[in-house]
Amino acid sequence: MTPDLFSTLAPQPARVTLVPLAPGAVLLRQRALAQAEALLAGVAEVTAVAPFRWMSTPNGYRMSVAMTNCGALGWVSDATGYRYAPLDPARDAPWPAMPAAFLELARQAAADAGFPAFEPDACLVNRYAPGARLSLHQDRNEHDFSQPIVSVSLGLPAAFQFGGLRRGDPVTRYLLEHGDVVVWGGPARLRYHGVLALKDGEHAATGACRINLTFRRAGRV
Ligand code: MD6
Ligand code: FE
Repeated sequence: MTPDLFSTLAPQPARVTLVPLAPGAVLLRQRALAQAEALLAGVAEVTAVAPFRWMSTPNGYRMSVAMTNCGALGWVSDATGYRYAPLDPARDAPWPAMPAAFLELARQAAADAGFPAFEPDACLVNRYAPGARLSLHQDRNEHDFSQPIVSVSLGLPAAFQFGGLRRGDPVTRYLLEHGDVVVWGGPARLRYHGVLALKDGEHAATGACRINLTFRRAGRV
């Protein structure tokens, strides 16, 4: 095999780069690339116990993103509102534990971003099929806004909208790709954000979907 052909076919090591988004928010490109297979194996374990489902919003719409959770608390939405719950309402049982690979990556990425004491108790697992989207929102159901959020993207790329502290503030778009991690906290913790409709495609790791893991400290520290 020629050296050129070899360098084309060999798996490339992750090239982690840090893109500042705002004070308190950073995009760590490819930060989870080396762990992607282990993370997807974790998603398979979690969803074998607590399958993806489409939750309803308080005003009666079915969300286009399929969701499940792992960890002590899970984010749920229904006719009564949004909240964190220790039991999966679909099974009336605790959410599956966070796989070790999830916890380790979340802690390390938070530390890389300047949040060294992050201990997540909730991991929301989102699955986007082509067309699925998440409208502009703030993450504000958590108990303590001094804790950051760590968000991991796997599979198909998605256009992420990152705005300001008011809904009408201008937004910047970032394409989040397989292995990218966004960490935000501090003064960025309550910034509006959303995901535009996923485009059609196929990804070697996930098929025709995008998986997003968002790690939070939802309960009391
Ligand atoms: C997603 N993420 O990327 C949706 N929230 O699929 C979020 O809503 C999110 O990425 C808070 C912090 C980071 C995020
Ligand atoms: Fe969010």
